[in-house]
Amino acid sequence: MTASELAHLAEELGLDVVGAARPEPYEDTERHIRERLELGYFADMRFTMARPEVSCHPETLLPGAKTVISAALCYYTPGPGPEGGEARLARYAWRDHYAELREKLDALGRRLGGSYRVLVDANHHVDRAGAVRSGVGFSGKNTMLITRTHGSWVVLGTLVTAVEIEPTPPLDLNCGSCRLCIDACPTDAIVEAGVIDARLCLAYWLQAPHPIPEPVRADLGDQAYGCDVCQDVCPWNRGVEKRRSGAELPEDATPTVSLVDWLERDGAALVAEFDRLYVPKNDPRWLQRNALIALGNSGAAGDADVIVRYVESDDEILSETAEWALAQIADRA
Ligand code: B12
Ligand code: SF4
Ligand code: SF4
Repeated sequence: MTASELAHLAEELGLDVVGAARPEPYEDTERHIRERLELGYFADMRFTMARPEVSCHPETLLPGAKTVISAALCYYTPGPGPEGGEARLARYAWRDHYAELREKLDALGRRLGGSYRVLVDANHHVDRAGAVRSGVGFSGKNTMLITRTHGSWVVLGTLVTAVEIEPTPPLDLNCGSCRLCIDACPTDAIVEAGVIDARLCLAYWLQAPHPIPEPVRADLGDQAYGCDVCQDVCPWNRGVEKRRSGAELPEDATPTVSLVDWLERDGAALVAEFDRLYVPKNDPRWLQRNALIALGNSGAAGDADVIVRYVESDDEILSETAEWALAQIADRA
């Protein structure tokens, strides 16, 4: 199959950018992962770092693999910011874009025929490495995969197939002298161009199964999950923001959440409703911890009642975070 036939098929299925590469090891990425594991930059995350000998070796993912297809799906739509008592979610978490991408890649696999395997945000494959190799985008200083047409507002997925497809070359693009994301990151987590220390990254802390260190809490502001700061400032995202400025917010999208609701709701129901968010062991405590911090940063005296209930919690992390939140609200009052 030629590259243009693949592009045509992908367009029919609603994929925004697509590319193809041979299933060969991502040697640089494997080296980067091993170096950063040594330096502690991945904190205690497992994901693709647990077994780089698999996640950087697409040739092991399917017997008879001939091609690794990478695809990007743009998720940018305008949406309102939080009002009183609310917090924001990162844009990729407004809806389950991974599920949508998985379905589209599955449909692509069926249309191509032969055996195939779909991987989206899976521990077995470093999605950005495949996307860089097949020219879906280039690697930015904020480590995001940046596409030419949709900036970095894309989720990425991978289809390993036994069908042979003409490879598409990597893009000859880079950030040039820009360093807006490095300067804008609230916690200086981009420790050098193209390198993140997750121990400083807000997106990491909001999904980590630990108490969030006090100095990080103020930087979280009214963010309940994920962080978009290093993408909000990126000039490569301006075009897509303009083009989609009039787009409708999908009905099932939740750009903001009610913090009181997160704190009052039954924990199991909360993680079930937000199952698109990665929450270690599906333990609602981590979402409740995030809500307490956001309320501490943005709430008013009237929010104290719901927080007091957590001060009395048997869970040490929640009760300490709740005390901290009450102190923040009292200080502001
Ligand atoms: C672990 C993980 C995280 C961790 C660590 C992120 C990281 N930078 O590695 C945390 C929790 C912090 C995280 C956060 C986010 N994530 Co995440 N995450 C992953 C996951 C599961 C694995 C990533 C991985 O393997 N990293 C390994 C390291 C080695 O990769 P890297 O940092 O990209 O390293 C490259 C650069 O350093 C580059 N490089 C090296 N030297 C230099 C020098 C220069 C000058 C440059 C420019 C580059 C460069 O080479 C390295 C690769 O060889 C993937 C899903 C998957 N299965 O792939 C999603 C994924 C990367 N995440 C994604 C998203 C959407 C996010 C968030 C935007 C979510 C949010 N809004 O909060 C943030 C963005 C933070 C950021 N700026 O990266 C998307 C990214 C889409 C895209 N356009 O790139 C992915 C691909 C999920 C998906 N399938 O769509 N994530
Ligand atoms: S996601 Fe937020 S905290 Fe993490 S590197 Fe980007 S701006 Fe910094
Ligand atoms: S903000 Fe500038 S340096 Fe950062 S990723 Fe975008 S273009 Fe590259």
